[in-house]
Amino acid sequence: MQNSATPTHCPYCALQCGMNLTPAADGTVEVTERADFPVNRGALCGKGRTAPAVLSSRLRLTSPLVRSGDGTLVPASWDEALDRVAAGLARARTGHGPDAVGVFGGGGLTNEKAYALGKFARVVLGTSQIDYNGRFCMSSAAAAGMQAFGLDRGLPFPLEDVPRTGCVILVGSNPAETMPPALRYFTELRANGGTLIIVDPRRTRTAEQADLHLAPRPGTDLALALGLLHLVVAEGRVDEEYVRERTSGWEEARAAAMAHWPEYVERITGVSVPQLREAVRMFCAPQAAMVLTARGPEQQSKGTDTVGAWINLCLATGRAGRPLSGYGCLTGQGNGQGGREHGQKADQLPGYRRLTDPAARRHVAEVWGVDPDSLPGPGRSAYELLDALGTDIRALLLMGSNPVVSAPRAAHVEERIRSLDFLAVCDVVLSETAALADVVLPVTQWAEETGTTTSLEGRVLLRRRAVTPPEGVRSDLQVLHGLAARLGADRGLEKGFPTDPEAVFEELRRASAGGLADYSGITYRRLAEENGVFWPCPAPAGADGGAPGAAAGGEAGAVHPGTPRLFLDRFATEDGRARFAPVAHRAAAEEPDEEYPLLLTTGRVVAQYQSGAQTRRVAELNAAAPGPFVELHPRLAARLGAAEGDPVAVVSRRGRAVAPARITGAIRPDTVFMPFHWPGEGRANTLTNPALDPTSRMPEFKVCAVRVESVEP
Ligand SMILES: Nc1nc2c(c(=O)[nH]1)N[C@H]1C(S)=C(S)[C@@H](COP(=O)(O)OP(=O)(O)OC[C@H]3O[C@@H](n4cnc5c(=O)[nH]c(N)nc54)[C@H](O)[C@@H]3O)O[C@H]1N2
Ligand SMILES: Nc1nc2c(c(=O)[nH]1)N[C@H]1C(S)=C(S)[C@@H](COP(=O)(O)OP(=O)(O)OC[C@H]3O[C@@H](n4cnc5c(=O)[nH]c(N)nc54)[C@H](O)[C@@H]3O)O[C@H]1N2
Ligand code: SF4
Ligand SMILES: [Mo]
Repeated sequence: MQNSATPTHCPYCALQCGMNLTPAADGTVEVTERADFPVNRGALCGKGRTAPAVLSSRLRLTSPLVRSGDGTLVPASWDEALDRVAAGLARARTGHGPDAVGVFGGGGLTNEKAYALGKFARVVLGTSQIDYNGRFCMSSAAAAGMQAFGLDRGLPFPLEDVPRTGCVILVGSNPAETMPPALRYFTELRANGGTLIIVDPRRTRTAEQADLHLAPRPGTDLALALGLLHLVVAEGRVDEEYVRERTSGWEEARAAAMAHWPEYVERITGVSVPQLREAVRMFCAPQAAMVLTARGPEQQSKGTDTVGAWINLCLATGRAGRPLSGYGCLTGQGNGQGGREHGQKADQLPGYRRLTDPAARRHVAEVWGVDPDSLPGPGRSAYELLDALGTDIRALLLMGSNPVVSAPRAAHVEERIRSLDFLAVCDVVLSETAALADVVLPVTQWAEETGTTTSLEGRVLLRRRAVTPPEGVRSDLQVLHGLAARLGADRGLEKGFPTDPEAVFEELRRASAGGLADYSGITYRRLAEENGVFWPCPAPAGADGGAPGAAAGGEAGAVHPGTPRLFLDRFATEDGRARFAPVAHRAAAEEPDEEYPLLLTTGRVVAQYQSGAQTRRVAELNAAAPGPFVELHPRLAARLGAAEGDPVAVVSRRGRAVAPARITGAIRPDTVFMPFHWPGEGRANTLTNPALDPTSRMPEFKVCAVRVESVEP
């Protein structure tokens, strides 16, 4: 491969920072600043800067592994490994029916991989049992966005709008740790005279930057948002004209909010009435304002209603679908947005189509060259799928996730995974989940292959191949092709699984044409030339890949510019109006009691990424964040007699985890916090509650009842 710099994007989070990569003669890869990508303007966090370390073959799987007679994983040829996977999946299917085969994907996979995986499940395996880790991520915001606006795109505007608005309420988001280069959008907002309100039970490094920090009890954001809406009404701050012209359902939402008196909300949330009033004043004072949510309010068993309540606040005050105003969700994984649009979600087909919609089934079946009736219906959500392993689901193909560390009630999930008849894992490293597999397939990753991702802004990006992969690995697309050849050659199915990412993207364009997430006007060439294109971007009418009448907004044949800003004229609902959500406060699935008197919440630290499968292998990151910890308030620590660094045990109804105490006044005395990046004794997810949101099926990662005990060091 050439020795010049290749412009590409980071493998990790949804900011998808631009970077240049240059392979050096000694086999290492140098990261240099890529100033032409506007989102990060060259800035990278430590994870992005050190990402090439994980390209090194020393840390990598470079040969397929198969479970041998004595139970160990031993190297095998690609042919043998793929034969074994095909046989393992086929055996479950023959013995127990197509739904006995499960597929689990990831929001880090490129659009091409996510698309091919969804197609593989439905066309080759004929199973309905596919879902992915994005269900654990922003599914509640997605559900609420669909209900309110008729469309779910993380941010309906580019990040560059943030510093130009008047006020931002950032709810349960900690970009200082989770998207450091994005922090500047909020500091610039304040430098421009705008105000920043942070809602987080912890005084995080992000909260330290705020004009106002509200620290609610975990799991009470729904009540908080209702209390703010109550004050908006009581203080006469409703934008009546906007509500009349651009929304529906206000009367019911208003009545619900009026039942949430500020004093009542103060009792539930612990946020004082004067603070509530101050927040309303700050939010309503300027011309334009935004509410942005992340995992704090979303990863709750009422996350959909909670986000709905924050959207209600935007709608009542006329702050959605107007310049520099709106509600947005900060998606998480590198392709958290695109990963949910193209068919690895249990209920979706490419282009954000619904699997239950007959017209959608017809369209996609035609692109795939199959009978619409052959497509299975919706399957189980991620946790429910993992919970069914070893019972209804006998074999699993896993690509791009490490649920042994990252799934809720992880000890149970691990036990379910161990009870499978057959597990195949595609990964770049031997993750904790891959270590349990019958066959491990070593795959290429970001800088070794070309593909597209869709960032938190809805900007579709081209991630270019910059280095040669190590000997012995194949791409996920090659794996799917090889399995299709083994399981569907009699039906000629392998032809539907090209290994060239651009060929997959060309098909994805056609499959998405006319859908909500329409990519049909996007090509690799445009992505390279334009530094990304915001969807929807329909193809010109009559063009290859276009749907009839797809050139909405442009004259026939004109190239669609893409859509950086949504909803300015109308929302994507049938009548063009945004819908208020009729929501009321409800408690978390588990509230403290005598046995479990405290609340546990979980999240992230800057130097580790997710299950840590990749970042725990990078020396510099490990030195910065070597292991798990339990954040607790000095009063709680004193009661336990625990000093800084002493091991403490956190116990929930699901299990017990032990990690060193980190004592800080930055957390509420009734709450403890653990990051979830580590396996073993300090695994936070041993404790978490898999209670699901009824609509999004999101588990309640952000709140469960625990007690904390001191442990003999
Ligand atoms: N360093 C790093 N960066 C990452 C990732 C990573 O693993 N590591 N992962 C990426 C991914 S996939 C995601 S989804 C994003 C997540 O990005 P964020 O949502 O910013 O991350 P979290 O730390 O999960 O949660 C954010 C905050 O929610 C707060 N919180 C906890 N409970 C509640 C609650 O009940 N209400 C409210 N309002 N807040 C609460 C926590 O204290 C925490 O500070 O980060 C992305 N970036
Ligand atoms: N307690 C608690 N738990 C949580 C959360 C929380 O806030 N609290 N957050 C949840 C959220 S938001 C998320 S997104 C999940 C994430 O949790 P996971 O789904 O476990 O995410 P990762 O650790 O990123 O796992 C990705 C795996 O895919 C591998 N990989 C990387 N690139 C590729 C590729 O191109 N192909 C293949 N085949 N594999 C690849 C990596 O090596 C890694 O093993 O965790 C969830 N779990
Ligand atoms: S902020 Fe996210 S995309 Fe940017 S360098 Fe860090 S991990 Fe990569
Ligand atoms: Mo996520």
